[in-house]
Amino acid sequence: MTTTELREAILAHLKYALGTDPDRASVTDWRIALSYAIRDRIVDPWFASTQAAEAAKGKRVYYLSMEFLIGRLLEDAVVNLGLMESASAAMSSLGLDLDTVLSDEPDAALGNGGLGRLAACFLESLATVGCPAYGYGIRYEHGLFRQSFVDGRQVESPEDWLRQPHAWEFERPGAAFEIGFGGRVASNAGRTEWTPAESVVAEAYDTPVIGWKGRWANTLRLWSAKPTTFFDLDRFNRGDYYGAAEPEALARTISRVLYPDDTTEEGKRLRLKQEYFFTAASLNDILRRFLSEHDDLRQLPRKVAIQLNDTHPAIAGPELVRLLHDVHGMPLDEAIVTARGCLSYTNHTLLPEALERWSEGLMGSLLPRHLSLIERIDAAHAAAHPDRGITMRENGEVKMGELAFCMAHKVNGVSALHTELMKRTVFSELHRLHPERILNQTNGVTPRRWVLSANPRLSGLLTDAIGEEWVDDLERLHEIEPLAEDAGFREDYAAAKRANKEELASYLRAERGVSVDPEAMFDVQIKRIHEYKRQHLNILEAIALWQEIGDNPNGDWTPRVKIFGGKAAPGYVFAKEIIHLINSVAQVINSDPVTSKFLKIDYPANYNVSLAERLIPASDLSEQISTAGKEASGTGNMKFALNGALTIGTLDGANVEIRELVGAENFFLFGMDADEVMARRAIDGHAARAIEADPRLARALDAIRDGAFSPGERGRFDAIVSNLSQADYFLVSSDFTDYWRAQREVDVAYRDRTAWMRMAILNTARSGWFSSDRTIRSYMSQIWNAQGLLADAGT
Ligand code: DL6
Repeated sequence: MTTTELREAILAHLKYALGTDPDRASVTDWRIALSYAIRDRIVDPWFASTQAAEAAKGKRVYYLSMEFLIGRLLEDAVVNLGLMESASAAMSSLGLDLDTVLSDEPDAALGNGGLGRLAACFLESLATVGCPAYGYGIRYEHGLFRQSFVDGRQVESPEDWLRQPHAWEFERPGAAFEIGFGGRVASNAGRTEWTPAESVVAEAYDTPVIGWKGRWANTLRLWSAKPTTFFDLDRFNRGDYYGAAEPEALARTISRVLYPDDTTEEGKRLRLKQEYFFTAASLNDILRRFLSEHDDLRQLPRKVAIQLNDTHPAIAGPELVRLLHDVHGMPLDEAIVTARGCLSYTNHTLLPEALERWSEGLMGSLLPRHLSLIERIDAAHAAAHPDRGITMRENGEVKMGELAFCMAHKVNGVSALHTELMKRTVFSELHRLHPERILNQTNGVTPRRWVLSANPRLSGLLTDAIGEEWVDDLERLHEIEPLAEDAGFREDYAAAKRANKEELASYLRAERGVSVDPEAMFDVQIKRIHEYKRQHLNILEAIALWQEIGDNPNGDWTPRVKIFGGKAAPGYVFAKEIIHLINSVAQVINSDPVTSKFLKIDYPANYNVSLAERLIPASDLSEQISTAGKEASGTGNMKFALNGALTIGTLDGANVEIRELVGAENFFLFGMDADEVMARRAIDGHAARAIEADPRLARALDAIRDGAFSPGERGRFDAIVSNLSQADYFLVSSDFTDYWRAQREVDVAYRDRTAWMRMAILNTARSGWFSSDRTIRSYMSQIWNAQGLLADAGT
């Protein structure tokens, strides 16, 4: 598409779709007009891909996920269509700067963390390798909350990302299913019939997902909950206006927010409703598509691969059995085997509190037929494995992890270590019975978004050095390895990093009024706030460092800027305390005239994909410091390594594989490994001993306790101090001393810029294996048995 054609298309959309003219148009109008013009370019390849998939009558992949953290879509589409230059020229011919227009797009707030961002990377890679696939999820009106800080404390408010028209989606009123809840189950002429007491309509909204070079496009189909009847006219006419609107308000509640607080019974009910709502709508849609092409439902596993992204869609097992058995008359045993042939399950966490359980009371009242099917499935499994007995129900609860495991033909972990721990811990019994079922699929990230678009300076350098092929064959980055010894390349690489840091520094100055020196090391920890991720270990180290700099302000310190980003779950009180502590420490340290030239801390609020795209290319040091055995994989760790940030980290999740690939000498390792963690935790008083043995740690904790960061409110952070001095389940105190040691090695290493750049280049060169294209190809061959339909990009 030429610049002129694109310009004309933008102007036409501005006029005919938005009803405005260039003199009056706002940046948002221009952005939407550009989005429509770009979207038009996607529709043809999208149709062509759909038709090719229909003609092939092959297997389709269905990725069911509660979250798709897709972020902004315009830049992705422009990049994948190869229209960056035309778009930039067209916008400037209209008097606009493309970056300003791209940054106007709100992030689609349809996810929370790693699992959701992984789903987004997978969608893009599925399209890039030409695998016919659909993502299925919920079109949350408000998604995850918006985070702000008031006096350093997290405050949540509703995200309103749909306030402006969402330019990428197509509403499909014709693709809608009625989804029932509650009611009765009865037998009728040998068939079991479920008559729900209430129902809502799931209506589809489709977003095309275009792969690299625009060669293939798949669909992200998100369900929105609508009432079966819009409003009750009788009640309205009686003057009961609230009552009349009630059915609509209640139905819409289902697709309003991601992860509603589930500490109350009502909250739990809503969560389970959400899970069933999108799973049932998706399965109905999948069966409808299958039956439009084939007659024999026994062939389903040959044509349909359904991936359950964590346990949220685990109700898919009994729902698919219900559809096959109750609705289509397949014998129950055969229905179970057929459903299992289609389903596979990814586990993303070993944390017991995150492995879902639903009370049988709740399940029985919302999904009575499913509960009875779960009992049947459980009984059949117990009969086949008498030494194991009942596995899916315990203490009046249904264990969704066990259900997902038993109803899947493959179960995967997301890094080598995590998969081993799954076998040894949470699923050890089921693994013994089904030793062939668990396999590993180490996560990956899409290079298009996380290198090509996020870091154009580095991308340009890579393309100049080795050609553009690295973009869809990321392992080609190995070819730059020899250039780590090339002084000219190192200088260019350093200049790209420096320019990214300057850009971030200007952003922080403009948006936050924080001034940081791009010469300093940018040390970044961005992820959800959780005790196991140990942001409090990082801030403790900052306190100890500040104290030592204060003792010796004329010392030869390596200047650092520590940057945090991340949200805490609204009901997670301790995580919110950690946020408050970080902000309070930042306030004190940043205003210390003696130390602030060596140490600064910043915590921009409302961390999201777009902020990650700014921070990662500008980072020198990547903090991956979770308690070993707790982080399933991490994907941020991969993005940082690809963008040339060195990792300080534990042997946890995919850190283990990163270190193996980039080389131990290019990674700052510290802390206990997973086995040592378990052993140390069993020692009485481990935290007190660690504090006693390390005066630096004791002094940092004393400062918190004595109110150094809560003037006038001594004891403000006692919950944190006493946790770290007593139970300290996540071994923050016990790992502190070694973390401090590793950080001082980082300081020394950073001062030798030549050596540092060599290490950074080797991180980029050796991280190509972490492309989500590799991960997707591996799922295709090892789990889904699916073929790519692009001649040169298949499995
Ligand atoms: O697999 C994607 C991502 C992993 O990289 C993270 O290590 C893991 O914490 C995350 N898990 C989740 C699910 N829940 N919890 N807690 O987001 O998955």
